Amino acid sequence: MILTPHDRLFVLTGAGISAESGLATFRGSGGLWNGYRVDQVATPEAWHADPELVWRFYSMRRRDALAAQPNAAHLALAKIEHKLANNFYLCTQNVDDLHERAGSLRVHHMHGSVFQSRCVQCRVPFPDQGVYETAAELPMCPECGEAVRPHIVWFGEIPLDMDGIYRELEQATRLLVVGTSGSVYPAAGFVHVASQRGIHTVYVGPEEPSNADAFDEIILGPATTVLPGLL
Ligand code: BJW
Ligand code: ZN
Repeated sequence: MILTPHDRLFVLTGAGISAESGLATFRGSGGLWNGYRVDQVATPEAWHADPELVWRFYSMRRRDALAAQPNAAHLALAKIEHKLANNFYLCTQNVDDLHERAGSLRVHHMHGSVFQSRCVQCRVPFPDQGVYETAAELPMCPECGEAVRPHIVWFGEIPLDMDGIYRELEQATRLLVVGTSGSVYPAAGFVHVASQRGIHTVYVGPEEPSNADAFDEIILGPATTVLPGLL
C-alpha cells in the first residue's frame, strides 16, 4: 500500500492480529472457551444469568493477555503511525493492550478493554487486572455496593465512541482492515461506509472475511508476514 504525505489512514483490527501472539480468535478453531461460544458469555443476558461464569471467562482473558507479547504486525502498525502521526487512526475490536505495548498511541478500543472494569450503577471505568473466579470473589463497588462488571461491549450494547469512529472514517483516504471475520457489526460495515466515499479499501488475513466483496483489495496471509512488507 503506497501512502503519500496527504493520506489519512484508518486501520481496523480484529482478533486475527493477536492470533500470532497466542491469543485465541473467536470464530476460528480453538474459538470455544470451555465449550461455550462467545455469544454465550459475551452478552448482558449471560451476565445477568451467571456473573461468575462471565468473570471466569474474563479472568482467563486477563491472564492470557498479560502473558502475550505484541507481534510483528502490531509493531508494523506502530511504525506507520510514527510516520503518519495525526493522519493515522487505529480502531481495534480487540480488548487486549498489544497495540499500546507495541508503541501505538492513537488507539480506540471500540469493544472496551479487558484491563478495565466498571460498576453497573456508577458506570465509571477504572483500571483492573484482578481475577475473580468464585462467587465469593466477585467484585462489588466500594461506593454503592452494586456489582462490578468487565468494561467490555457485549452483543446488543453500543460500541464505544461511534461518533468519533465515523468522524475518522469521514476524513480517511485509505482503509486497512486486518484479521477480522467481518461478521460482527457495526465494525463489519466500516468497509461499506469507506467504499461509498470512494476511498481505497484493503483487507489482510489468511482467509477471506464474510464481507470480502466490499473490499477493493484482499491480501491473503498472516498479519505478521503481510503487514511489515505492506506499509
Ligand atoms: C488472522 C490470523 C493472522 C487468524 N493474521 N488474521 C443481524 C444483522 C446485523 C447485525 C446484527 C444482527 N443481529 C445482531 C446484530 C448486532 C450485533 C452483531 O453484529 N451480531 C452478529 C453476530 C450478527 N452487534 C452488536 O450487538 C454490537 N452492537 C451493536 O450493534 O449496537 C447497535 C449500534 C451500533 C452502532 C451504533 C448504534 C447502535 C456489539 C458487538 C459486540 C461484540 N463483542 C465481542 C465480545 C466482546 C469483546 C471480547 O470479549 O473480547 O467482540 S464478540 C467478538 O466478536 C469480539 C470481537 O471484537 C468481535 C469480532 O470478532 P473478530 O475480531 O472478527 O474475530 P473472529 O474470531 O470472528 O475472526 C478472526 C479473524 O482473524 C478470522 O477472519 C481469521 O481468518 C483471522 N486470522 N489468524 C490475520 N495470523
Ligand atoms: Zn457503584
